[in-house]
Amino acid sequence: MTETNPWPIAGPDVATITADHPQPLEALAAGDVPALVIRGAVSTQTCEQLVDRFVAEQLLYDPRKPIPDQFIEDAIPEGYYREGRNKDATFAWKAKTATGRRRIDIGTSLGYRGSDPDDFFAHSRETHELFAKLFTTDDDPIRVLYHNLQQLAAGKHVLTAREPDGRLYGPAIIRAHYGGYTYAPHFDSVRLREKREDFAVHSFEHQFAGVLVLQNTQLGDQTAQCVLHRCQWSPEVDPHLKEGSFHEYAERESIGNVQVVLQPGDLYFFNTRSIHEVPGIAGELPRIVLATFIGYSSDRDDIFVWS
Ligand SMILES: O=C(O)CCC(=O)C(=O)O
Ligand SMILES: [Fe+2]
Repeated sequence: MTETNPWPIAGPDVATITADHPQPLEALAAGDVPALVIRGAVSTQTCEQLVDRFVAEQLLYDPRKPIPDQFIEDAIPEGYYREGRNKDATFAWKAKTATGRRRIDIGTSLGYRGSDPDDFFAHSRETHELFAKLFTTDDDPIRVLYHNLQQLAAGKHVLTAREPDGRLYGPAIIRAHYGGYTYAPHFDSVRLREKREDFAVHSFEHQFAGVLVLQNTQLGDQTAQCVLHRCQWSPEVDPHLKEGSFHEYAERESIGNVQVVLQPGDLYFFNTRSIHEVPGIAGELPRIVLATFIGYSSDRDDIFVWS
């Protein structure tokens, strides 16, 4: 007898996902599915062209060449985030200088800049201008992500997050992870983790991530892939995340997980309250993704996307 998977990933395209789950985002919110995966949302050729452009525009560096100092200074440490208006990092797994594991962002991160709202919205404005120049209508991966999300939205409306006075959040962010940069088991929530009460995105009941892989890192036959644990964040789980003992806890509690294996061009959506991780692989090239967060409430017609 074959065992049926108790927590199957939905995919590989919008038509199949919506046939299996008429309200796919409700299924994510409820934790019924670990992820919605859309294969080949962008062609591998476009992915390569985009990565080449980021390097040519000096927005990312090519690790096979000498690294300009600016990138070393601008790198974001592993595990970095800030709470509320706190200017200091609340939690970072590794000090900035300790490893060659670097993350370089192109775009505006609420997690990184949100403790100074004026700076955050000014930076977001610059990001909108940069992206308008960086992408053409035909190769804009942000349009692809929003378009797919809209098709999964069962009649709700997908739009870039905004404050009531019209100030826009960053629409998405490009993140390059060098040297085996690792996301240890964690969750993301502007409500439950970062406590950003003074931002409009705080009012959504659920938070998802939408991530499009543009380039993976490879070492031998290994690539870096996200693991989603069948466990939603709770105060009980929290000490295990902070102490780095989540894997032992999951083993003890028989918490299952799935690895979401993606190729460049694949897009996935998941509920960021599920504990998740991306173990780093120190391949020659960085893993590069286009990443978003998504605010969703069952009783609201609008779906906010930000970075
Ligand atoms: O890079 C990924 O696939 C996911 C990273 C992550 O944990 C997040 O965006 O919240
Ligand atoms: Fe995350």
